[in-house]
Formats: sequence, C-alpha cells, structure tokens
Amino acid sequence: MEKTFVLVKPDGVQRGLIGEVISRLERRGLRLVAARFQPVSHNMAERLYAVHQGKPFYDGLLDYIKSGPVMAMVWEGPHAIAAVRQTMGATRPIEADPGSLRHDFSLEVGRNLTHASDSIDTARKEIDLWFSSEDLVDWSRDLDPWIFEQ
Ligand code: IDP
Ligand code: MG
Repeated sequence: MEKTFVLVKPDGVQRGLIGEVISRLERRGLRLVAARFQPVSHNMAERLYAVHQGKPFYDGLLDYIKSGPVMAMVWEGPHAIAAVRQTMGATRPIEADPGSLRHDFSLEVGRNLTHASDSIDTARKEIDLWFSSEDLVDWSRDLDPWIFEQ
C-alpha cells in the first residue's frame, strides 16, 4: 500500500487545525499509519527542506517550520501521495483548488498549513527521517474493501 508523509505545520497547529487535517484525510478514505506531535530541530528542518537550500525563501522556511510543534504523520492508501497532495491543494494558497485545505484555510505560501511528500522516493526518505519502522502500524479496517478496490 502506498504510504506518504504528512505534516501539520506550526501555523496549522497554532490555529487548531490538526483535527481538520486528520478529518479530511480520514474522510478521503486514507488510513493512518503513524503520528507524533513534536518540536522540529534545526537538523530535521534542514533535512526535510534540503532540496530548497539556496532558494531565496529557504531561511524563512526553516524559521517557519521550527516556529512551533508540528503533527507528523504517515498515511496510506491507493495513490496516497497524489491523493494527499490534492487534498492539501497547490503550494500557493491562491492557486489551490476550492475545497482543498490550503484554499479553505490559508492565504500565503509561507503559511500554507501542511507538508506532504511529492513522490514515492521522497515519501520513503521523509518517512525514514521522521519515524522508525516500529512506529509504523500495520492494520486494517473492516471498511477497507468498501474504499480500497484491491
Ligand atoms: P509543497 O509544500 O507544496 O511541496 P515546495 O515547493 O516543496 O511546496 O515548497 C516547500 C515549502 O516552502 C512550501 O510549502 C512553502 O511553505 C515554502 N515555499 C515555497 N515557495 C515559497 C516562496 O516562494 N516563498 C515563501 N515560501 C515558499
Ligand atoms: Mg515539497
């Protein structure tokens, strides 16, 4: 089953939107695999956003992600990576589709509530960075055959 890494960033936590994010992913049919509420160290921030090093917004991005606790999660399901990014909406909130989290709850790219892996390779790396294999819960729901075709 495809897995993806999701963060409710500090602005989402401060604004009391952890439940909203979880609720939307649950309603979508995705299955929670792991979750941890935690602060973000400088080292973790650098590793999460290594790909953005050197960009003009990089320093602000590190300050943003370290500015308070985050809710780190792993979710799984068919097409989980694409499905979660669709539920989050486009990076820039004013370009996010109506009905997406970033559209419905945010305005600025530097306060866009959530992070989600963008590829299978990134998802694997991000899950390994934030969780150990014992943290990942292997479980099923009675409802799964009504949501997952296979
Ligand atoms: P993503 O979060 O939708 O995958 P990325 O391009 O990977 O978007 O950028 C990572 C994060 O960096 C964004 O979610 C956003 O918080 C921040 N970011 C991206 N571009 C800008 C920008 O132009 N100005 C300020 N922050 C930005
Ligand atoms: Mg990204």
